[in-house]
Amino acid sequence: MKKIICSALLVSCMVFAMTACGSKKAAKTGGDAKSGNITVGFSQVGAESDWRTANSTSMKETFSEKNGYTLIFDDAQQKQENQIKAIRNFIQQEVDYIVLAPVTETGWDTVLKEAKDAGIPVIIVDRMVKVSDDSLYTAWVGSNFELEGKKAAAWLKAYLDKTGRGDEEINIVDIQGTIGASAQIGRTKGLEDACKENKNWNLLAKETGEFTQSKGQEVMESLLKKHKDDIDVVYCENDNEAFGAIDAITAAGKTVGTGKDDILVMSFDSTKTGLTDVKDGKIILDTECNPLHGPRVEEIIKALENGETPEKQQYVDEEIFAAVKDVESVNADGKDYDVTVVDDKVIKGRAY
Ligand code: GYE
Repeated sequence: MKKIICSALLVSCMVFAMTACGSKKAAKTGGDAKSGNITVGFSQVGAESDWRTANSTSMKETFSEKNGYTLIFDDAQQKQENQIKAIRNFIQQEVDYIVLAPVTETGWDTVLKEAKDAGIPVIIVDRMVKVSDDSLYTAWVGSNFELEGKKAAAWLKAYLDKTGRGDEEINIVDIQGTIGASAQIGRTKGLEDACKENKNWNLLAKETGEFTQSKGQEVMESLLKKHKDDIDVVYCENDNEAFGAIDAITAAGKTVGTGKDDILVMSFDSTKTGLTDVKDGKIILDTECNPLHGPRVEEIIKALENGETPEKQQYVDEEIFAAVKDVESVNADGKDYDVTVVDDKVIKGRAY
């Protein structure tokens, strides 16, 4: 009898141990219990730029069925309300992980609290969120946007000094990104701080181009009308805005480049098309912003799956690309960064 009780106990212990050790997927009612895949709900900002397309591709390639994932991809068309809706859907579907590329920094507390209460880890990618309680998200990976802005401004200063224009009055217009997005906040700040330091730099205007080519063009058209021949530099907060601005400049009968009467076009992202414009001398400086976050987010998920604690915030290393070789390196935040002059090899090596 004793033996029977003992073995019955042993069996139930084993069953208990198996259930306890068994993956949470087996016990899950939602997610992708059938396939055993890890389900990831990704709320993407939209498809406003080449950078964004490359970012979506990176996520889709990484979180593929073949890699053991079921990805639920939601394009929010640049609207926060759509992102909030998507996150609520992901919670309802009991996904294993929520990945959020937030359109703006604020306004996330309530929905992220809902995800936390549901026990779903949230990974923030690309832009940041500003929340009252940091435990509302598990980890963030993206760029240091203010540093990008500082590098760009440091390059402009060095370039103007090098070409004998260091004391000239320099009129700058800023075509900003989506207002309230980390990429806009950081890049605008980098320029504004430099304008405060360099008394001969005049920030004539700052206006949002919403990170799109069409809005970039529209804003540049109106700025050219308003400021006539006064603009020396247009600081575009991404490549697509720069493409639009260049179209507006040429349509107005003006030229871009490094000549005396040319407008200097600066940009961010360093997409393949952006770098091609750098090589052709249309964009003078393109500060890199790396969109290939899929593998980085996967690393975070793998760490969590292994019961490890990933780093809370991870910054990506980024380069600086120029059309001219006048400035070899720039210093920002006490660190030197090399400047790469774009040639065919650089363009060929660019995957997006
Ligand atoms: O620079 C821009 C995109 O948040 C870093 O968003 C991203 C920015 C990127 O639309 O092209």
